[in-house]
Amino acid sequence: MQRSINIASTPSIETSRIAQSIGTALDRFIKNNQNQFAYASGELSQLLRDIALASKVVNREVNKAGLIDLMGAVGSQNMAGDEQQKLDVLANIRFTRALAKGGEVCALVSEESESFVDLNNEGKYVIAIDPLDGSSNIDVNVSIGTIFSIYRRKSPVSTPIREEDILQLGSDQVAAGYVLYGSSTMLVYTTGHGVNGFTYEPTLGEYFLSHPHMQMPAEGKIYSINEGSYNSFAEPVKRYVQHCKDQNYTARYIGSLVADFHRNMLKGGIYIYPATAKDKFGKLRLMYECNALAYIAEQAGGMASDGEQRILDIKPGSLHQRTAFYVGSKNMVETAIAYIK
Ligand code: FDP
Repeated sequence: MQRSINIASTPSIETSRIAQSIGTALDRFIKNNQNQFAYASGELSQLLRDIALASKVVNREVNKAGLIDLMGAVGSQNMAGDEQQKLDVLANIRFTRALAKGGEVCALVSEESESFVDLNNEGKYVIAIDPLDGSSNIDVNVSIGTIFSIYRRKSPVSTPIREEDILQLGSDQVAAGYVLYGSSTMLVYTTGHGVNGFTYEPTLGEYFLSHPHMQMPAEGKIYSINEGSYNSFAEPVKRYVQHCKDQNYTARYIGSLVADFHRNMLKGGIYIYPATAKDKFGKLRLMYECNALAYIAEQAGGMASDGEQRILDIKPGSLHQRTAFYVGSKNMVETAIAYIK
């Protein structure tokens, strides 16, 4: 006869790893928090689920990149003028397909496409996405990421998409997030009610809430900037970098925006990509790189600026507009701006 086990009365099992609670799954979390959205009809929730699903597929591909022919360049350049990597293209296909199928997004702006993609549906949302950020790190097994910004379309559904739907202020974002394909895979997002981070559990194929209510420390000791370009920084930027050295800050620069941002978010720090001689307006893209991270930074108590104004207040003039980017711990960004202004 089979005997039943009462877990509550067996402390050794109760406290063992197998009996530990696995936490809140992303799906449940989205559902539980749906009433926080201004227009709680379920579409934004579904859209976040679509992104999560596509990220799992990309995560699978990223993890086997060395095993099958997924590394290296395709032989073409994207809109940013960077050489397209096979995984860049694949990630773009995965996200575009998931969002097109979902039907909640009517238009998509991507690093990989010159103009916006009209998804020909009745979707109420517009998305700007960098499907695979930090692509120069793919071939060397270093962390990479996905960045996304979600907007509500301004023109009525069933009418042609207009410029005002696409070129929206960062402060108009209704949600934003990133996926970090790192030592573990994480999805971090905000819908304007704080920032929450979810870690992917590969054997269960689910994201679980691992970092609730993320807060960026107001002060930090890490500065992240490509100092190889030091000679082409403006004098005030050089002076701020010198200030970081004088303060004995630690320099950490992975060269994957998402990974550098995420580390600074957890530990406290500042990420800077200033204007350089090569990139006179900075290198990073306002619409699908900086806006999302600026929104997340602010929601976590941090700050993001182009050196002169709040990133979220910049009116984009074009899809692939670049900007200088200072993001991270509030006090550090304020100090950097004081040097630069
Ligand atoms: P990448 O060119 O590898 O795609 O957004 C582009 C980006 O990476 C960021 O992820 C990264 O922080 C930055 O560029 C690195 O640029 P540098 O090599 O000029 O430092």
